[in-house]
Amino acid sequence: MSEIINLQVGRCGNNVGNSFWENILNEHQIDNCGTQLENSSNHPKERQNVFFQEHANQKFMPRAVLIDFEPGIIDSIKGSLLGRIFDQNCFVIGQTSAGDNWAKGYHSEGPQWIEYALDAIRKQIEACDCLQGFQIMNSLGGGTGSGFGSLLMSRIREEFSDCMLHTYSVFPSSQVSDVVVEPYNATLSLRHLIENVHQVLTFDNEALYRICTKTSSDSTYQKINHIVANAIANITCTLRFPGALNSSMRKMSLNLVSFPRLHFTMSSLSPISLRPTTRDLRVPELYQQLFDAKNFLTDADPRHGRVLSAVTIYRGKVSEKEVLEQSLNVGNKNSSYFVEWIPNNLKTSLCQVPSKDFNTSAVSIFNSTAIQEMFRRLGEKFGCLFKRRAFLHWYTENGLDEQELIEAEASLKDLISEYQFYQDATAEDDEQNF
Ligand SMILES: Nc1nc2c(ncn2[C@@H]2O[C@H](COP(=O)(O)OP(=O)(O)OP(=O)(O)O)[C@@H](O)[C@H]2O)c(=O)[nH]1
Ligand SMILES: [Mg+2]
Repeated sequence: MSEIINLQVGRCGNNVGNSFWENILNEHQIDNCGTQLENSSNHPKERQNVFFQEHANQKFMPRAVLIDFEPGIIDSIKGSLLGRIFDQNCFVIGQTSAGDNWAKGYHSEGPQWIEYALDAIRKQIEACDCLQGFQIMNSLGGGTGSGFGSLLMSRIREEFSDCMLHTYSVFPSSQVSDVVVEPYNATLSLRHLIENVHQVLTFDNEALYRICTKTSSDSTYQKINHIVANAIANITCTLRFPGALNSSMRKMSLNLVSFPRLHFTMSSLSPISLRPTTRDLRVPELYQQLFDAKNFLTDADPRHGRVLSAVTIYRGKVSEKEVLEQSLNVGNKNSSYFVEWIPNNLKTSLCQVPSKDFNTSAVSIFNSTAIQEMFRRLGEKFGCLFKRRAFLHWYTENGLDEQELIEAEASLKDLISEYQFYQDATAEDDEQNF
């Protein structure tokens, strides 16, 4: 059995993590106390141990570590219906937040917490047979998820270098948050995400805000997280239920990451609805929505870039014949969005277990050069602040050297150029250019 440990860091990471566990407990038919429901005898259980540890008393416990520098969110999770399901050793809780300051999370406060976090992780590892990797949930705009998250990533890569590391990371939007230094925090994090992580599954509050205000009158984090958690449940379903494609973190990244640094994927979801739909969508409708820019959870228009590789996962009571037809048909109207120099770069899979809210649903994970649009926007905002060294003293007072910001900006610019390079590449290009 190859287990995965979920590390949720900071407020956003814990909120998203909480919704994720609610979703997958329901999908695995386990109640809030960790008991497998009696009517689940036909439910596939072969891979249940990937995300859940089974105890002698037949109770299932999430493989998770919950970390935050301030107690509010984790205390509310502990006090909720879900609170009892977690191992009591899996909480790492401080008393003051990192105050939206990456440097506090990474430099001044983080080091005193890192050993506690690694101890909690080691305890989770003791309960694994053969750990395949970690997935981190965090936001990039604050101080803990982004700063401490970055520190955690580099320590995990050092100590557990054989393991896979994925993150589910929420990019900031000024529509949703009014913290002015978010471009610093996100750019500083990005450098660590480039260097230490195998795959970053991006979510963008800008796109999520737009989706929520379209589908309902407001866009609370609860609603945004509902959509994010649906997407993560769909993305991870191939890791949790039987099937051939993407059956491990390594296989998922092998299909999606064609160049080591270009490992930032974006996802589209169908249906996107905050309530269960009245009508089940069929494969052609699901497929059409997955390629619609409105259904992307990252604010980048897929039509402006080219897809290096992609994976589509259909779920639930969809027709296998239609899935097969659809996968044979891909070379049709969307083919111009795919680079022609990677053959068969759209993989399709079917998971028969439906998602929590829908009888039929689908997710696509794209490694598309269009993601540079989000990075360009971040770079512009970062540049505005950094040109005048605005707010810099808050960071240098907390142990950050200005050079780190210079290097982080250079790293972001390099990433954008690399995406542009592969966007412009054609099958006929001289090999020496690569
Ligand atoms: N999608 C989503 N975004 C969130 C949520 N909570 C906060 N954010 C976003 O995350 C960023 C702020 O990060 P937080 O996660 O609150 O910060 P933190 O990691 O707890 O760090 P500090 O509080 O600064 O110590 C902003 O961009 C917010 O808009 C959430 O529940 N869902
Ligand atoms: Mg916080």
